[in-house]
Amino acid sequence: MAKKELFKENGEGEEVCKADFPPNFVFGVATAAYQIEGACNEGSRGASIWDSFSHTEGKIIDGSSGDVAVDHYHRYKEDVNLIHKFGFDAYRFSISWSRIFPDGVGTKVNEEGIAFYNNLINALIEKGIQPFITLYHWDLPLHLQETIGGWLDKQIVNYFAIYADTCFAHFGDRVKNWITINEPLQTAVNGYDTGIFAPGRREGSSEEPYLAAHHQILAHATAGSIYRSKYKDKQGGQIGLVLDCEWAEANSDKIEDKSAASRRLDFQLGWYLCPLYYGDYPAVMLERLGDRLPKFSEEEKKLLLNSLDFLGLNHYTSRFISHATSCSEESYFYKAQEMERIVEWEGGEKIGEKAASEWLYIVPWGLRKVLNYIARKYNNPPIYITENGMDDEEDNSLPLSEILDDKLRVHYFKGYLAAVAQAIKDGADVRGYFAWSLLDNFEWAQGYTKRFGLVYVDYKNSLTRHPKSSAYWFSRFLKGGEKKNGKEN
Ligand code: PNW
Repeated sequence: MAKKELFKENGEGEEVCKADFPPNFVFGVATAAYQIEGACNEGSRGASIWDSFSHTEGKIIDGSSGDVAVDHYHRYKEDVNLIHKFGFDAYRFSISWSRIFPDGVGTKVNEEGIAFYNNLINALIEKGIQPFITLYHWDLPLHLQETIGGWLDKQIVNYFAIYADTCFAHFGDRVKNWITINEPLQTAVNGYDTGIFAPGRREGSSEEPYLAAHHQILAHATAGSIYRSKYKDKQGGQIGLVLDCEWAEANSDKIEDKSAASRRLDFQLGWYLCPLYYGDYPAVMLERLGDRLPKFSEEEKKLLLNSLDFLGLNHYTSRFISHATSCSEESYFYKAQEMERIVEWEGGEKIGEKAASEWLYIVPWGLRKVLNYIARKYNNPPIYITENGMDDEEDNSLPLSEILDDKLRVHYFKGYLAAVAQAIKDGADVRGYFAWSLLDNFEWAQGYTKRFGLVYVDYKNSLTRHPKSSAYWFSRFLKGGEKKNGKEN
C-alpha cells in the first residue's frame, strides 16, 4: 500500500464509542508491581533484580528506583477506588514473586505477601472489577539471579512452576484471568543482550538472549499445564502469555523490504508463538541463528502446544522496515535480523507524532494491522490488548492544570480504540483492552522522567493522585456517553 494511504488510515476524525465493541468486551487499566508498589523492605519482601539494578549507578536515567515508587502497597484502596470511579471492568497488575517467596525458591510461602494480594484482590472484587494477574513482570527474586544466573539456567522453569502453582492455589478461587510472563522478549533482549534492563547482562554472548527466551517459553508452558491439569476445571479461569509487538510495515514494495518486515515480525512474535502454536521456532530464526537457538525435546514440544487460552498483546508503536545488512543498533538480536527500523520516509514525513519516549510514535493503524496479522497467521486466537498508551515528559515548569489536560493522550486512545474496533469488524477475535497505565510510575531505565498515567502522581507532594483529562475521557467513553458523529449515543 502506498504510504500516503496508510496515513489516511490514522483514525483521524474517526469517533469511537463503546457501542463499536462487542457487549462482553473487557476494558481495563494495567500496572506492574515494581513500577508502583514501593514498600521494598516491607511485608518480608525479598530483593529482586530490579532493586539491585536500580541501585547500580548509571543504570536509571534520573538515579531513581522503585523503593517507594507511587506507594501503591499502602494506597491500594485509593487506587482501586479510582479504577472503579472511572468505570473500568478490569485491572491488570502483577505479583511480585519475592513477596510470595522472598528468595524465589519455593520452600516457604511468605504469608504477608499472600495477605497483601488477597486484600487487593478482595478490594477489586468488592467493586466489581475483574483481576487480571501477571505472574512475572520482570522483577525476578535476586537470589535466583545470584545463585543460578536467572533465566539462563533451566532450573528456573521449576522455580517458576512452584511459584505459579502457589498463586493459583491461593488466589484462583477469585482470579479467573492469569498471565504467566510479561514480554519475554524485553527480558531476553534488554536483560541479556543490550543490558539496559535488569539483570543488565551484556556479555557479548549471542546465545544468552535465546537461552533466556527459551526458558521463559518453557516456564510459561509448564505453568500453563499445571493450571490446566490442577485448577482450570475447578476454578474455571483462563491462562495466557503477554507479548510485545511493534507493527512492521515494509518501507517499500521491494521484495527485500517486504521480507525484512516479515522477518521483523517473526523475530518479535514468531519467536514465542511458533513454538507455542506449532512446536518450534520460526524457520527464519532457525536459518539465521542455527545452533545459537536452543532445542526443544519432543516431550517439551508436546508441552508447548495448547498451553495458551489467550494471547496478551502489548502494543504501543510501529515502524517502517527496510532491508539492511549493516544495522545501526548495537545488539546481536537486531543484527541477526538484517533490517533497519525507520521513523521518517524520504519526504521527511514521520510515521506518526512522537510521544515522550524516543521509541514511541503514534500510529493507530499499526494496531489494526498487527491484530489482523496475528488472526491470519495464528488461526485467530482470542486476544486481549494488555497494554496500550503513551507518555508525556516530566516537566516541572508547567502549571498542574496544563499537565492534567493531556489532549494528545486522549487523541492517542481515540485513534487506537478505533483501530481495535476496526480489527474486530475485520474478524480478529479481540476480547479486551487495557490502557497503560493507571498511574504515572517508575518507567524502568527512564525512572520517573516519563509519565504514562491516566492519573498524575505528584512526586513532590506526598504522591497525591490527580486524574488527567484522559481518565475523564475514558469514564465518559465507558458510560457510553462519548459522541459519535456529533450525536450522543
Ligand atoms: C512495556 N518497545 O514495555 C512494559 O510492559 C511496561 O512495564 C512499560 O512501562 C511500558 O511498556 C512502557 O514502556 C515495553 O520499545 C517498552 O517496543 C518498550 C517497548 C516494548 C515494550
